[in-house]
Amino acid sequence: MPRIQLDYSIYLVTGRELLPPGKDYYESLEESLQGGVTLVQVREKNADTGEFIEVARRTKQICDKYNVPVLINDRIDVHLAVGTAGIHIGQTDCPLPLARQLIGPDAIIGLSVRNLNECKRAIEQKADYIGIGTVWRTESKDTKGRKCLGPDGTGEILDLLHDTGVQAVAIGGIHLPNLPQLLHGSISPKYSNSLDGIAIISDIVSSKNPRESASNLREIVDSFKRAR
Ligand code: TZP
Ligand code: MG
Repeated sequence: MPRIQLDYSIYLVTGRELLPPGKDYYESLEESLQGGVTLVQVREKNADTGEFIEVARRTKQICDKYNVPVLINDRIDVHLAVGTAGIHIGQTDCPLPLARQLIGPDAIIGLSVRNLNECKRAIEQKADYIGIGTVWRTESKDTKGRKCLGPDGTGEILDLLHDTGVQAVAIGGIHLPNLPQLLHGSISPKYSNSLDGIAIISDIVSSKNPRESASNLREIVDSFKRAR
């Protein structure tokens, strides 16, 4: 049974610790939705479970007003408690086949992949989408010692997705000035696959004007998609 199709164009990953001083998280979230965010992942690395559930619940209430689906980073229990569209997991989180058993056939599961082997496994395990990264260096995640993929490395991974139905976003260090280079430079060499969207933390969350940041990114992604 096909799962709901998500619009990955501007995929906001939350990061409350990166808000500008004095900016309220929920206000920033709502402004970013008004700017054109199409999907939200609640990512809480420091909250206890009760707080995570509360943040996810309020996030979902706000996103529901804009018909924007919500995914939960790592935590199947939080996803189940709040009734979100699905989860996003990393390579060291709950294995995807077990996550699928636990959350059922209808929920979305996204998986982070850093190289070709992880991508092959994500396809075998039937991820709904992959998050390809890290594309460029970023302060938002500790990626010490890890090679950044850049647009070329991202494109090599995209090649593997041909005819699989697995969607793809890129993540890591993506901002307005390097976005065109990423979108055009990552078109895969063999099959000409391209990204379905971009996952963003700091460009939106750390912005004093998240509406404008989201809308600027959205314009570029939309025009790239229209031309493909
Ligand atoms: N995974 C790989 S890079 C990253 C995550 C969660 C952080 C991306 O944040 P930013 O601020 O958009 O570079
Ligand atoms: Mg994780």
